[in-house]
Parts: sequence; C-alpha cells; structure tokens
Amino acid sequence: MNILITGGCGFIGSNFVRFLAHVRPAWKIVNYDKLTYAGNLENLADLAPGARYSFVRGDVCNRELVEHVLRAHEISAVVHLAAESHVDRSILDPHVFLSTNVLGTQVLLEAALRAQVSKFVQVSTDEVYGSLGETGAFTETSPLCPSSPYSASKAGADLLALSFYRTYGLPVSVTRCSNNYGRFQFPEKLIPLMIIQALGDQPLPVYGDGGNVRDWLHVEDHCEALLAVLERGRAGEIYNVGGEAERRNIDLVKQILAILGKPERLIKFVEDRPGHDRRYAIHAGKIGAELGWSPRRRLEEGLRETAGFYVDNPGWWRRVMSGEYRSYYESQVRGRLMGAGGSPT
Ligand code: NAD
Ligand code: TDX
Repeated sequence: MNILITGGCGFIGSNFVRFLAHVRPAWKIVNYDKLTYAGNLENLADLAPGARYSFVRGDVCNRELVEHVLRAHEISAVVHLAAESHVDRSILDPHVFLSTNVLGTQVLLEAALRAQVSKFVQVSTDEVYGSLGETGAFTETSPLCPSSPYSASKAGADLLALSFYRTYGLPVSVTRCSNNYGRFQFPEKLIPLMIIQALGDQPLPVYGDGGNVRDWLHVEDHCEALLAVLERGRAGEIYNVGGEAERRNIDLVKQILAILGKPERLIKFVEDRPGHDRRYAIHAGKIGAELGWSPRRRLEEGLRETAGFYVDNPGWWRRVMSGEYRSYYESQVRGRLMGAGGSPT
C-alpha cells in the first residue's frame, strides 16, 4: 500500500504517521503538508525520510502538485487530515477555513478519483452535528447543524466527499470523532493550553460558566480507529469515533491542575466563545459492531501521560509558542484574560 496522509505534520496527523510506520512497516507513507502555523516537522523528528516515508511540502489547494504527488508515488489510498482546525480562529477569519477545508478537499477528491485509489478516508468531527442538550448522543444519522465557520466547513467537506462516492463511485469513508488529546497537540487547544498556563503559574481562561461538555478521545485510540476504517470501513459510510469520556470543561481543568499540583485559584472565567456548543457526545456503536473498534485508553491515565509530555518537552512547546502563535496568544488568550479578546481582527 502506498498511502498519502495529508496534514501529517499536525497533531493527529503526526501521531497517525508514526503509528502507521510502526504497525504497517511495509507500507510506503507520503506525508503531504503545507506547514501552516500548526504544522511542525519536529513532531516527526524521530522518523527518518527514506524508501518507506517521505515528506512533501504542499498546499491541498494546489491541484498540479497534488496530482503530481499521487502519480509520482503511485498512491493507492488517502487519509485526509489536513485542515484549519481551531474553532476560535474560524470565528476571527473564516476565509482560509473554507479554502483549505472545502476547496482543498475537492482538489484531493478529484485527484484521488483520477488516481483510482482504493480508499479515501475523510477525517471529520462530531462538531458537524452541532450541540446536544443534557442527554443523548450523536449517531451517524443525526442531522448536520454546525455552529462555527470551522464546523460548517467540515460539514461541507464531508458532504462533498460523500457526493464523490454517490456520483463517481470513489470509495470514500467519513470518520467523525470527538475531541482528541495527547502528545504534540498545538497549545491553542484546551488541554495543552491549560497545562502550559498552569506550568507557568498563569491564569487558566475557562469560557463562559465552564459547564460545556466535551467527549475526550486519546489520539492513539483515534489512530487505531482510522486504520480500521482505512482497511475495513465500507465505502459511502460514516463512522462516529468517541472516547467514552464526557467531561465538563471546568472538571477537566480542575483535574489537570490536580495532576500538576497547582491551585484551583488559577482558574479564570472569561467571556464565552460566540456560538459555543454546549455539549457533544458520541454514539460509536457502528464502528464497534462493524469494525470491532472501541477506545482503550482511560482519560485519567491519558491526561497524566499528556501532562507528562508537556512537562518533559518544554523545548518543543516553547519553540511552537515563539513563532506565529505568539501574536495569537497575546491577542486572544491574554486578551481574553484581560477582558479584551475574542473580537474579529
Ligand atoms: P492541526 O491543526 O494540529 O494540524 C493540521 C495540519 O494540516 C497541519 O500540519 C497543517 O500544516 C496542515 N494544513 C493546514 N492547511 C493545509 C493546507 N492548505 N494544505 C496542506 N496542509 C495543510 O489539526 P489536528 O487537530 O491534527 O486535526 C487533524 C484533522 O482532524 C482535521 O481535519 C480536523 O478537522 C480533524 N479533527 C480534529 C479533532 C481534534 O480534536 N484535534 C477532532 C475532530 C476532528
Ligand atoms: O481557552 C480555552 N478555554 C475554554 O474554555 C479554549 C481554547 C477552549 N475552551 C473550551 C471551548 C470548548 O468547550 O474548551 C472546549 C474545547 O475547546 P477546543 O480545544 O478549542 O476544542 P473544540 O472547540 O471543542 O474543537 C476541537 O474538537 C473538535 C478541535 O479543535 C476541533 O478541530 C475538532 O473538530
């Protein structure tokens, strides 16, 4: 199998590339990534480029390059992870979300069709379903009701991908997972942001009343789910992937503080995110019944291990925070903490 992974220098992508190189050593992996602010070659510093692994810097919107890479590497399957992935950024500037997430997906789908790949996995999110009340969980047939420009762009990309199955017979499977956590997550996201703030004895900005609920999926469980869908998922089907670990944000943040031995007085409630979805929960019965997948890692253990990664690798996140992210951090994180963040620039 010659597999193209897009977005392989990001959080989930780099974990997936490393996982695949380990569990399918005979496969040839091509990592195609633009290296935006979220893409980092350092995430895969332990993987030497060679016959089995190569990296191509490129934009998923670059039709010529995408087609060339699929041809030159005789790609037989695609796992499409490249995206603009942060909800708050999509509220500030939706344009690049539409361009990368929707138009970039269209470019890849067309190229994959031409290359006659045997599988195209569209990696999506539970956010396309919108928000839940106090009870219930999303199933694959829940209506799409995205709240943010990010989730709307992902919903658009999913529908486009599924249309390529119905119209052209491209063997597409869509995965929709809950919030991932683990090593190499970019510090703009809740868990790493809270860990890094706490390590520096800085305030932890919790949006609104902290009562929003997310389901947390360990990134390595997610990688196992993606492989199952890649190898055995049915074409034209959607698979929800959940972590069986629903938590209120405030409880999760308190847990992080307890792991790090830091006081709860660091918590600061700040202005809420506009359109903030109240609760996500995933019903992952379909992937369990069809593909035998279920999450294996417990949140308490996973959080401890994730906190350990940030404690042990200050060089990694300090370098990440010294780049483009610094100005975002100053205006959005510190701005919110001072009661000034969150408005469009
Ligand atoms: P990330 O932001 O950490 O990484 C995204 C990667 O895509 C980066 O390496 C970036 O350089 C690359 N990229 C961005 N625009 C590109 C472009 N135009 N061309 C080529 N490469 C480009 O994201 P992540 O958290 O690893 O998420 C990966 C995928 O999983 C995304 O599709 C996201 O929507 C989805 N997802 C993420 C989560 C989560 O909790 N992180 C949950 C559900 C779904
Ligand atoms: O500073 C913060 N304070 C806070 O209270 C941040 C950054 C977040 N939050 C809240 C908002 C959410 O309720 O924490 C929760 C998680 O926030 P994010 O880490 O921004 O994730 P979320 O918006 O839930 O989206 C994530 O999961 C689904 C990913 O970023 C998406 O790519 C994925 O599709």
